[in-house]
Amino acid sequence: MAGNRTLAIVKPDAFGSGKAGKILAHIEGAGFRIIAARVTHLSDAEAGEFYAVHKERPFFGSLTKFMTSGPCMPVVLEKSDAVASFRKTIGATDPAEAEANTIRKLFAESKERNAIHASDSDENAYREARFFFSETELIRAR
Ligand code: FUP
Repeated sequence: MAGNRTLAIVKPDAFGSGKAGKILAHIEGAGFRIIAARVTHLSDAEAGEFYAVHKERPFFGSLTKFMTSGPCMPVVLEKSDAVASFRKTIGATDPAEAEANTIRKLFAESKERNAIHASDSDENAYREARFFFSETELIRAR
């Protein structure tokens, strides 16, 4: 059965240019409930750990540099079938290929500076939520 939580990050491009409020409004408008949120500024080590799956990719260095370039906003979202539903809400990785009215089409600058992260599986949603929030915070989040 599909889970009901996913982890999103309003990335430094969007947060730094004052788009966080509009993006969160779009997320709520799409039927998600924000059940945990914080503002943080990732260190090199944290960005490297979060994107460890991409370590061997040519864009890894540039991606971690971007993700550490300013504050970002991780949020835990709740909705039925959250992971798949939120992937639809954000659109394709490259905003040029994203469908109309998706977060990346509306707010992203480029394939790398693409405004928002979303978990790609229930397993990663839990792992990524625990990356930013304690077990207690996630249990209490309602
Ligand atoms: P997504 O799940 O849509 O965020 O995309 P991926 O997991 O494939 O990639 C993670 C992040 O790496 C993207 F959000 C942006 C960055 N990336 C690049 O900068 N260049 C690429 O060619 C692919 C991904």
